[in-house]
Amino acid sequence: MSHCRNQKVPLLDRRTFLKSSAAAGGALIAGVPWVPVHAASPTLKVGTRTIEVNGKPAKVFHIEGPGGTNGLMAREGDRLSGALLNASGEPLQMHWHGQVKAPADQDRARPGGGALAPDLSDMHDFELTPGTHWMHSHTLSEQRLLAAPMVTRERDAGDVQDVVVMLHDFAFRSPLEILAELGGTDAHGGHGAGRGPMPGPARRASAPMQHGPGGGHAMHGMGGHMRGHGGHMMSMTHANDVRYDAYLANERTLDDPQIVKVEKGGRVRLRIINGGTATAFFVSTPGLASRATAVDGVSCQPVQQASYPLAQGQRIDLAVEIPREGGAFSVLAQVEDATFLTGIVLATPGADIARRPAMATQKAELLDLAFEAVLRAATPLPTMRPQASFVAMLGEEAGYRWTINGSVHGEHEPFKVRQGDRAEITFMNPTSMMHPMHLHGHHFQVVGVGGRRFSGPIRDTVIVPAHAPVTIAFDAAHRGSWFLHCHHLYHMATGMMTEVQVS
Ligand SMILES: [Cu+2]
Repeated sequence: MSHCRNQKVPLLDRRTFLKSSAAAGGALIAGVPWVPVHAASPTLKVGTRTIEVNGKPAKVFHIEGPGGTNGLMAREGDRLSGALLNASGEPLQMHWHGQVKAPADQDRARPGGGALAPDLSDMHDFELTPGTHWMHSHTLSEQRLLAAPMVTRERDAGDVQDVVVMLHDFAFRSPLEILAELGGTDAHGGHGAGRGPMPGPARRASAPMQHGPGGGHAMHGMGGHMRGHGGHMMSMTHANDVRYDAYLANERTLDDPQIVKVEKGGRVRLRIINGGTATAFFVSTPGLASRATAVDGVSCQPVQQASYPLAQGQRIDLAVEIPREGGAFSVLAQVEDATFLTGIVLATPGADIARRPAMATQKAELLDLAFEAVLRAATPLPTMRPQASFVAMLGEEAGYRWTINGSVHGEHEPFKVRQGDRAEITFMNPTSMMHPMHLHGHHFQVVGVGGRRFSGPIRDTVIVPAHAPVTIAFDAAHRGSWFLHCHHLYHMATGMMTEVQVS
């Protein structure tokens, strides 16, 4: 049976529908084939809801899982088996970020994958990939919080409390307004349906400088980030080119944070997901020692640091132990190259929870490769010579056009790999910004940073800072055409996407 077909699901009560479907046991219902669903199977519904941000109502998207959960919490061995209902009112192109066991034809975010029309469902059936992963739309609607955790607890996770923290950058303006401010044009007609790119007007040079929260990107280079480029040209390295109204952790600001109950002396596994579209963070647990035990849902050798970089699309698992005397402990995320903070609070029963300012006293650095360079995979790839090696030259053109090897998506030349081959891709970045590069359908190992080879972490999204080459290696295990793109939403929307074809 093929999956991911457009299927009309009546907008009845979802449970009644599932029950009747399950009872039918794979028979035809209303003339359409149905993948059997058992009672415990997760099924997802994308809708909208209103949250409050800075005291004002904001209509955002929401992905409801079984039993009303935000997204999906599963156990190793579980499958996503059932319907994804698009009740969002807009075309939907969902991406299962980090789900390397999802076949190519079950991910709408693929070349020619199209969009799921409103009120229709896609049928899915694939084994969930253990670890901290997530789902999000692959179009501008991601900015309106069309994203949710997709966490599958590992069999060996042990006796720990899982606490999922999803970060977002939030604006009351629409993503199209933001794109226009940046001077860019959506290359994908709003929903990534595969239309060709359109050149954007070269408005960037004349755009007014932004001075709100996160704005003023031209100023960000003033902190000593000027670096030599090409021996003669100097380019200003900057971050935060979008001005946001708030930074959210589990949909709340630090003025009114989520309080998660924990036990005195308890062990907690923080599963932190950067669902921000144009913002990278540093995460930290002040007052609590933490160890990074997984990146992008894949185990690494534990590393203890005071703070950890987390780019758009990336995840980090931090192990912490709550002191026996208890207390309240913040889990913070600070915007790179800025003072904005967001986060949640872990608190034992009866603990005093002090208010924390939503601004740090000092600006964070820009993300760099220092953390990457000390990370080691728990289970690295076997060493072997690659059958295919590619260079992905990241580029920046007037009019907010972001390119790979000189092309925007739609004009791109795919990287072609045979199934089973080891492939390597070296990212070169002469642009003014860091790019978190994400490959669909595969985990990869980071094997080179700053021109130095090493056996680094296994992950699915890697930061490529300005003027620092990064090399990844992966075994092309899964047949199909897989997007390879920058996880800065507005870079992707304006062209920074290509594909890896595995045949
Ligand atoms: Cu980018």
